[in-house]
Amino acid sequence: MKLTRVNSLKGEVTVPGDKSISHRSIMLGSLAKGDTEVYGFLQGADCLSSIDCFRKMGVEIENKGDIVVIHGRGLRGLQAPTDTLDVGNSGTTTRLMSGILAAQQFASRVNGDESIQKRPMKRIMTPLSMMGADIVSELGNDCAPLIINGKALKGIHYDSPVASAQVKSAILFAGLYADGETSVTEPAVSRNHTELMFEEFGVDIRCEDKTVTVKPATELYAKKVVVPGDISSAAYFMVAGAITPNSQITIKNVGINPTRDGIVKVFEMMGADMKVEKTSGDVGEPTADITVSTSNLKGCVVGGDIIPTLIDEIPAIAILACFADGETIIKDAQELKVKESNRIDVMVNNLKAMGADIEATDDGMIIRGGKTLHGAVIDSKLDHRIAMSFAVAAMNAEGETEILGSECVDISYPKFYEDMKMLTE
Ligand code: SPQ
Repeated sequence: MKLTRVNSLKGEVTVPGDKSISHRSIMLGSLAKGDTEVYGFLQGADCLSSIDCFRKMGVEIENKGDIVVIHGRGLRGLQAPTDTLDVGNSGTTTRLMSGILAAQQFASRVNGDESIQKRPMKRIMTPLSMMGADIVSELGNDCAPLIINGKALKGIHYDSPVASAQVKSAILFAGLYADGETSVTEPAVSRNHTELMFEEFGVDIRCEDKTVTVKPATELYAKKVVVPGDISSAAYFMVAGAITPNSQITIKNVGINPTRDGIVKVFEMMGADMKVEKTSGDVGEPTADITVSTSNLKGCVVGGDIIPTLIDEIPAIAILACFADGETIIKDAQELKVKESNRIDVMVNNLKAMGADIEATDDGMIIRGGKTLHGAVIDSKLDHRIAMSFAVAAMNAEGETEILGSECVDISYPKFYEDMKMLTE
């Protein structure tokens, strides 16, 4: 994909459904009694991998486009898969599903693409093993392929060394099947979609400060799920609206759950011209229309407990920082190194190639804004968030930018380029 500067971006866009919530709807819908209807399901490759895995365990899932109907098999109704469960590129499918598989009365093998085979799985293998799970890395490198022999599990308390919703959720899913209460304490609160959806499906769960406790379940009950727009996808339009001259973009119906809205706070800190108008989302998953106009931005420090609430938006925030006056420091974000790519190195190397003043640190990056960006060849490393971030940078750079592997946006936003193009004047 080759991109050049645009003069202005104007209009409204509705981004696809939230990826995290879409995955969880498939998992809880599969384990529930009755039919779960999901509206606004994200038809991205990652969420389709979740559908595929649960179909392989005997769950009938009708994918009618915007509506997905899951004919739940009940908490103990999954069937042994006859084949490897292929998670594709999806870390969320791998880790959350492993928590479920650990407690089944059958064995399974979980594998995915090259990127998945490099992502750390010890972070879930350790707590699940403490619960009595039999989960091993086939190649002995603590990565997928994983072999999971279902076992009877016991409830534990786990002090997680990392603020990760995937670690927390894997333990909570396993906790549904344990012989007693299971609790997880995180160093900072990560996204809480699992907790909110557990409650909706009738699970006995409580959250106090940084600790979540779940009681074993006997049955889960199907629920209608309405998925809000993904704030991680909205981020690219927010950044594009702020840095492109003569622009104003409204992103409709964006999920602004407080465990996900860190980017809104960063926009405020940087002095962006932004309006957030609450709409009528669920109590737990509130929504808003977000309007961002061309802004005079100033650098800021992004670190501490806000990081888990914007972890996936950091590549987009790095682009924003290139267009701000002064220095932006992103710290406490070492988790970026173990995403679909090493997002610290990949952002820094590619932004340097475009002429940005940026340096990598151990736990983030320092960006001195104000340098004019120029076109370059960008290697996305097949990481959807890198490709979308550099598309936004390319539209504000001199000359032509080529994004290698640009089609990887299919993971979370198949129509990204079309939607962006619609806004160009
Ligand atoms: O699913 P995957 O591949 O891990 O996707 C990413 C993304 O950028 O889309 C991370 F690379 O999002 C994660 C996110 O970083 C989705 C997620 C979830 O749905 O629970 C939680 C975050 O990961 P973690 O490791 O912090 O729990």
